[in-house]
Amino acid sequence: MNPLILKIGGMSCQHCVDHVTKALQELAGVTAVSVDLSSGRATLEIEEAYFNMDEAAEAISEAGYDFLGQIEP
Ligand SMILES: [Cu+2]
Repeated sequence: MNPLILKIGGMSCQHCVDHVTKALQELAGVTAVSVDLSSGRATLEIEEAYFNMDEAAEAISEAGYDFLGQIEP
């Protein structure tokens, strides 16, 4: 399965990365999360049957960051 790449705005330090990583890890269907501060991207491995993009967007904004959409690989 291809990884899912999300663009996230508002991250400025490693604490932000940890915060976003934790928020995404708690979502249904997410099996792995890798967040890159410099590019503002989160790379997720997901189980499509359980993953919901709206939930991911909501988790990101609830954590205090901006969901800027999915990046097509
Ligand atoms: Cu920060």
